[in-house]
Amino acid sequence: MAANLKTIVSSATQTVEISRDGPTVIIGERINPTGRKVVLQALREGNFDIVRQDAKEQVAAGAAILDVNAGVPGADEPALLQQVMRAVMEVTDVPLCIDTANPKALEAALKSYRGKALVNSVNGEERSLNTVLPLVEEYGAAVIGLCMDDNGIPDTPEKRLAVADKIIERAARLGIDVANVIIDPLALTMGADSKAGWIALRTTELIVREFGVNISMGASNISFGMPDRRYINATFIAMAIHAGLTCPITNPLVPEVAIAILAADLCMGRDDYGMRWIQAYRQRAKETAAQA
Ligand code: THG
Repeated sequence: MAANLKTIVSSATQTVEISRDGPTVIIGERINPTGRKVVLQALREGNFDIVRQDAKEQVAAGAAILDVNAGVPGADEPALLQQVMRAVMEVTDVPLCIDTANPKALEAALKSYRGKALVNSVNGEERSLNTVLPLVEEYGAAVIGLCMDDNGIPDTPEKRLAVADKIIERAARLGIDVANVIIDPLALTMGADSKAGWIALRTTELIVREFGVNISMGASNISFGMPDRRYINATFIAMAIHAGLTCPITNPLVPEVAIAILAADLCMGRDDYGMRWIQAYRQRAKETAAQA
């Protein structure tokens, strides 16, 4: 059983600590044009109002970090990503999770970022390890490592554990502290494979036991194509927190999900005297009263 590790990320003014001893850290997923046509269209038009609004709303709903993705097909991603990051930083001070598959966009983003960013992501492919990890080291960032490699996404928890091992080992070789490596076991959609949820949960358990690292996941992926997604997402996220998930990439504006996270933290003994649960309850009661 490995000791639980602590990952620090920061902005110029705020520090966020991710660990299994503290509350679950929500990474807000919504600033992402993939699968969100309104964001895609707005970014194409150079309109960042929706980005600013998504940033404010997600932080108000409990996001401690914001994922920022500017993957617009055909766009100049290094420039666009920086514009999106600037728009976000105009309205909030939370640390950012830089979500890009483009090494040039990543480097430009890291160069201009003030604080310790979270890089989303590296994976076990040689090309990814060789381009992303040196940037993570150079800029002193933390990184999310996806459990996939040159052979694709493994179909068993044991094989995903082996990819996590490889990413951690390669990071360590470059002098990156294992505490700065967060592993993503990969939540695939259960609409395509009904075992996808179980595989992600079991992989989480194995990786936590072996390495004690923090765990992230695009937790809403799990329910793509299913009706009533919010119930699936809420249940899955609570189960994943028990398994060891510490920093889900999800949408805190979905009340079922935000409430499930608070309840899971309470059940895990990470909410002293239930203060956060009670405070959130009072906030909801106030909002309901205001609407009446
Ligand atoms: N792992 C890591 N990073 C990731 C993912 C992951 N980044 C991207 C993605 N997966 C996580 N982000 C999202 C963003 C949005 C949605 C799901 C995951 C989503 N969007 C709604 C939909 O498609 O139906 C649209 C919501 C709307 O339009 O309001 O579900 O796995 N490391």
